[in-house]
Amino acid sequence: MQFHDFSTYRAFSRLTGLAKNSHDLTAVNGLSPQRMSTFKSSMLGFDFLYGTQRVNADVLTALQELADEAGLVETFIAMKKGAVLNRIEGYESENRQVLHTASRDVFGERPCAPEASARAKAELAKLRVFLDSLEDGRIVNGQGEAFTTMVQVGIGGSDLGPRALCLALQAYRRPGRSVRFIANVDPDDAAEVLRDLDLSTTLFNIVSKSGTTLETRTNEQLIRAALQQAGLDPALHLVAVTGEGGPMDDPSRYLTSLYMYDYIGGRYSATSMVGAVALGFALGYDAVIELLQGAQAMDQAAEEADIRANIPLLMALLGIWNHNFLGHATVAILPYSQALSRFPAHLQQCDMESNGKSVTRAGHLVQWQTGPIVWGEPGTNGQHAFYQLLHQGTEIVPAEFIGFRSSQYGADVEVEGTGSQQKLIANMLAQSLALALGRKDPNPARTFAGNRPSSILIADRLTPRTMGELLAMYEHRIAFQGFCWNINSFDQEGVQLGKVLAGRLLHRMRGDSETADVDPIEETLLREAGLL
Ligand code: G6Q
Repeated sequence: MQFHDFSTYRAFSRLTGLAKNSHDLTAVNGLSPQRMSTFKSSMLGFDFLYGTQRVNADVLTALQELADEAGLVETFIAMKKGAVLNRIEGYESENRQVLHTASRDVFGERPCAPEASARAKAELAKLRVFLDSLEDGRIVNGQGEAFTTMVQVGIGGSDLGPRALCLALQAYRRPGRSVRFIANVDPDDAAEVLRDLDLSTTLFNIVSKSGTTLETRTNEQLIRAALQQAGLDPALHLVAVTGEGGPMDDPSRYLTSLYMYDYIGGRYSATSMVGAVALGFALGYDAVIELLQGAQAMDQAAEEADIRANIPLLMALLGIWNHNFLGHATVAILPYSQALSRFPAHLQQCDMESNGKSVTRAGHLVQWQTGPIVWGEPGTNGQHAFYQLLHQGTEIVPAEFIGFRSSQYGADVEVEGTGSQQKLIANMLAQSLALALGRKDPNPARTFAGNRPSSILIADRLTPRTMGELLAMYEHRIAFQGFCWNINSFDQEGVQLGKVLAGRLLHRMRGDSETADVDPIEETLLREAGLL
């Protein structure tokens, strides 16, 4: 596979030219009914409406050319087959395959990466036995009672995706089962979760791919101590999800151990055992399978080369248009679904840790913008908070709305002739129109400039299957962008330096490095902060 620099593509020059006179949504017919119907793509359970993006037919043609020239779909297919894409040419790097898609390529006869899929199947089989044993009483606590709560302990990729999924799908929770999370090394995080728990009926799912993460190791110790203090045997209450053969792979210390593999990056691991255990505990094994089926269907559908028929690819390219050619620095993910309240946080990690890079896959400094700042909160709550800036601020923020035609619980109330779900979704559509069209007013403070880009992703209902589709859709959007920018979206070197410095400060705080190599700046910082 040959990778080229983003700025060398013919389509790059074409798009640079087109951006000088880009589509104005506030012009006469800038947002026509015909445009609204034409600029729509459908894929699996989702419709994607992008008439409110600042694109026209020429821009879409150039974006298609960009996708073709950069070989985005070819690279995606190679990724699924196990190409070693997590590397920087000529430098030390993780040098790994990128096979999160294998964690759900477990249904067909001919998986793309057979070995990785066989491992995923084996772990799913172990999970099923574990969940069945909790169900039929083969696994119970010391008093013979069933476990009712699971606390997942992990951070970063071992927290955000699983937490977002569990919250998104808690409407389908089995009666009497609940899941909580502890991530931060802040002792108050654990204290708050533990204070109301009946430890005797609680399982702790310790999730760490490396088995070495400071926060998770510390919280595991805290939990072991709490269990011992309550007279409970930690080995009967702790489950491990970790790398096989790693420092946490010690079956004698855990009720059961499940594995994940180094070719699945933390932020892409929600469909591996990292997310499946808590989800399976809360919802049951069948729901895990439905989620995986949804993700796998999206993995397959995302091989489509026509950008109008491939939503993740189209989203990636529209994002590039907004970021690189129209110059918008951030993107807001705005789900009109309370269940998706942590999904923007998950995407923030997935996107910013993947595409927040400054060197190409050849180790050269990039000469173009890479990943945008990603943020977001659920609507309508956001409307009463930061939407003021979206409508009238000086920073233009492309918005990605996500919504569902029906609610999860189906419980609704009619007030003034409409239900709450209708109100919710009407608000989402209204925001998209308001951003695009704006409003003229003699009062400048009441003027809305409009011409602010957004798109709408809508499905019937948020179910395990649609959640799987949505998760994979965004994973692929992020990967397609990284391929286009010619960066390695699968390493995270940028998180290392802070960890090293924190380690040095902790040494000093422990008082065990009163030696010559104490850095005067670190020393002063600790003193000035009142910590020495
Ligand atoms: C994600 C990152 C990072 C990782 C955490 C937890 O892609 O690699 O967020 O998930 O640092 O790592 P462990 O699972 O190894 O504890």
